[in-house]
Amino acid sequence: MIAPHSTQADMPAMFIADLHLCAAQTATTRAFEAFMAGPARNAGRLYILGDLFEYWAGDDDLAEPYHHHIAQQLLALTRHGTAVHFVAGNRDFLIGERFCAATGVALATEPVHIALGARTAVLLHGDVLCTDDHAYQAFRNQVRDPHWQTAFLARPLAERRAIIENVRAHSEAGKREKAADIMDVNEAAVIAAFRHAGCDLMIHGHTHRPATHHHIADGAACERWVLSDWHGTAPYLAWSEGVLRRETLSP
Ligand code: LP5
Ligand code: MN
Repeated sequence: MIAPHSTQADMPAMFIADLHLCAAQTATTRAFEAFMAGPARNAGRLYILGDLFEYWAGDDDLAEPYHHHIAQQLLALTRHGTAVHFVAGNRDFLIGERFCAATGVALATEPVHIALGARTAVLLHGDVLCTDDHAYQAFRNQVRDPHWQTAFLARPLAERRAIIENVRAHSEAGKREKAADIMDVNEAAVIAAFRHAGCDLMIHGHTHRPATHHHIADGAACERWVLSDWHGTAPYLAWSEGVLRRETLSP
């Protein structure tokens, strides 16, 4: 059982991102299962900050056995009593209401503001901060458009999967050509995000460059915690009793 807490703000929280779950990644899948059955049960709330899946072609893909298995793991966790919140990544922004109904997970639209004790944290996937990657931002604007998504989701699942495989090949080839620094966050975008959020703590993933950064935004000292991607272990960020710490579960 999860220990009772006087307020939601005091409830222990955990943060994960960039698991890139798929059937081929068996060690990462085992790490996810162990995390769901272990540490995640001790968090009152779990925030998944995008790219849970290698990619998500639409909620009709829930019937696929691997996706069904992952959904069952999430359902077991939410039934246990952990509140699970999902912020979309650039690979799984097509997760929708059917996925939520099947898992008990709540969809949250970034930027998400949460209370951690007396502090406020802003949560993002992180791709929106990579403003120097102009080709990616143009792609993002197109595929995040609701009309575009409605038209895309109207295509047969097999056709969507084939299109996504094509985009993935373009993306992987493009990343080999791009300078490493344009695939990291832009400092001015980070400062603007702090200003917009009105808080001094940010948590995000996407860049696969886990680190804790210190910024000055409008004269105020701010912290930015970048989550790790997963490769056969379960790295996560845990908050309880006023302290944020990095942990890794190695099954
Ligand atoms: O994910 P990551 O970290 O490896 O790379 C991202 C950016 N790439 C992407 C693409 C995704 O990885 C794969 C697609 C996910 C499926 C989404 C669901 C439905 C979408 C359907 C689309 C039609 O997000 C990468 C960034 C990198 O992060 C670092 O920030 O650089 O961005 C790109 O590589 C995008 C390219 O720069 C521009 C996109 C070109 C698309 C060309 C499509 C041509 C084929 C179309 C066929 C119909
Ligand atoms: Mn990402």
